[in-house]
Amino acid sequence: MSITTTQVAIIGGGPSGLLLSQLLHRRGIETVVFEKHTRDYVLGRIRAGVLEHGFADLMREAGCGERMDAEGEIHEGIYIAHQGRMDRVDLAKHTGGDTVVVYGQTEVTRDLYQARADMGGVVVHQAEDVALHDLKSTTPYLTYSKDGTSHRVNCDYIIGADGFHGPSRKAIPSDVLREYEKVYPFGWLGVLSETKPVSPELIYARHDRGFALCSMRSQVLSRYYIQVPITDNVDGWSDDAFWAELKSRLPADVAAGLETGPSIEKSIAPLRSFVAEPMRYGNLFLAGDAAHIVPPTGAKGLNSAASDIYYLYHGLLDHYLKDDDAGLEGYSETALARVWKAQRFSWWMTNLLHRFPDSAEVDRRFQQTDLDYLFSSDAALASLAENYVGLPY
Ligand code: FAS
Ligand code: PHB
Repeated sequence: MSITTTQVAIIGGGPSGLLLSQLLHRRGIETVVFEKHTRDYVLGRIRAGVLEHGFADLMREAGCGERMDAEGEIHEGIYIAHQGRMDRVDLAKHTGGDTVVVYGQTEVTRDLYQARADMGGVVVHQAEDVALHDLKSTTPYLTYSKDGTSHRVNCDYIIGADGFHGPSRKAIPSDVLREYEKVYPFGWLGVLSETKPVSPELIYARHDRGFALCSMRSQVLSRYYIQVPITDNVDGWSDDAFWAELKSRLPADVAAGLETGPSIEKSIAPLRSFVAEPMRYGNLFLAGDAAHIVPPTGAKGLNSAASDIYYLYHGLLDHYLKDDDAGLEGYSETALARVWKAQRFSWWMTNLLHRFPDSAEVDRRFQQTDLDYLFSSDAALASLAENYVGLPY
């Protein structure tokens, strides 16, 4: 067995792990990232598309903002389509100028991998059987295997940035870990197509047939979603069926302008709200999807991961550069306070815009009244806007 040492061992080469590694490396703190899959496999996953302004600033601080600023789009508003019409939420107006950046998670991850390579950052791909050890001691370590060889990595801290299915959360004893979960009775069927986006800004559509979302990755790459029963299989949805259903859920004038084309990616994602507490156990810190999952209706999944990384980055900086552990000691409480607000907003947006299979007519009237009230009240619009652009870190 080979034995190596680093300061911060990070499990997971997704956006959470890569961003933390990049930020710490730039301040002289040593990390190693352990990723189960190849770089291309990670980059092949199509996920988030909207970055809160706080996340965009963190990418710039990590030295990874150049392509995002050149190719990403600043969006000052979103539309909500309902009752055959479109109402706009002016994000900038209601937040004193805050906006979001439309730039795909795939590109964020690509930029982070490139930055790691440029700095000589160590990312171990195809790391198998990663296991965590001695988390309550001052000398935690992880083990893994690669190409048939076993390895041990001694470290000060282990960061569990290994997503919902990774080993980190499961390393916390069941009598310590508390899990909160809500599974929604529907999923999102997503399509990526090399077509011009139907709208310059995102459209969240509430319709009796179900929710729909019109998003984008660029002016030549569109991302669309429709709510489907959780029992649906993506093989049961032809491209033509998808486009017809999407059009049926949009206002007629919007549907008339929809450019369709072959799907270059098509998949169904289940929707759940999930939070694991605490986000620290001894010298293990959880971050991102390893600790929490949201329904993507509020575009908070990737953005909640970013705020975890912000808190961890500053807590580790203070530990190593100032011998001050207050940030690390308070990490779980501080991160969870913001995570739960993102959970609430995502749950609220999901309940506002989706058709629930067991809903009664009165429930649908409450939903519509919620929307009517929203667009009649600057206070209500400001509340949606400040959550959508991202609450302060
Ligand atoms: P990730 O899951 O991205 O990364 C974890 C990494 O850990 C992965 O690369 C994985 O291979 C690795 N790993 C797992 N087990 C390991 C092990 N045993 N050893 C080593 N490595 C291991 N968010 C939005 O905001 N908007 C969206 O539209 C949206 N759509 C989504 C669609 C899908 C299908 C999914 C699953 C998520 C979606 N999300 C969306 C949320 C998503 O963007 C996450 O919030 C984001 O990927 C979180 O990043 P990480 O915390 O890095 O987790
Ligand atoms: C996306 O572009 O994939 C996207 C945008 C906003 C959301 C969810 C997904 O709320």
